[in-house]
Amino acid sequence: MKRTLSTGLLVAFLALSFAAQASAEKLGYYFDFQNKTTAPWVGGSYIESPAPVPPKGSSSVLGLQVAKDGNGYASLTDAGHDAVWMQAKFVPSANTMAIEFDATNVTNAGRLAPIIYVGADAPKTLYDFQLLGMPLENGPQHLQYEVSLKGISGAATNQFVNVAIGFMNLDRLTTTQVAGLDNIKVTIFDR
Ligand SMILES: [Ca+2]
Repeated sequence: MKRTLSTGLLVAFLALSFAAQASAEKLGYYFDFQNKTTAPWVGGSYIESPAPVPPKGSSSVLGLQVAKDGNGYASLTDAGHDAVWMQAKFVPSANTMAIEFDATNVTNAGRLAPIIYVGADAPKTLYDFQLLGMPLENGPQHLQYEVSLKGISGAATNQFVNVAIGFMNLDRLTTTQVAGLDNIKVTIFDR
């Protein structure tokens, strides 16, 4: 009788731990840019007024490139913007978000510094962002960022949370600077 009871308790405990695991299940999104698209990410940019020189080229700052070794990655081109970025929307299905990505200097991007934004609305200016990494002249970087979604208005009503990753043009250079972003991992989980 005693043995039966303890076995029953063990089964109940196992069921409980499985339930706890299920509720804490992570929801992950991974973007390696090997499938010839930057979707669902779209480009964004900001110019402080007055700009020293109007940015050259098109307003499309986001592109897709393939390196000689076949690696696809997202590229951001800054030719006089104060900030360029890529943004996407995610459903805030849990209370915490973690973001990881790789950032590299592709062409003349040594004075671009990685920035990040997570918020209910899409970012509008450079000042919505926070600086996350070193200028790219310091070499390739793997960057990580974690944020609670509890304090983000809009997240509670289960709208979308906007994530934006990009670069600040530290010296307001108007030369064409190209930076690469790859292996973006967005994980949403309960803490
Ligand atoms: Ca890739």
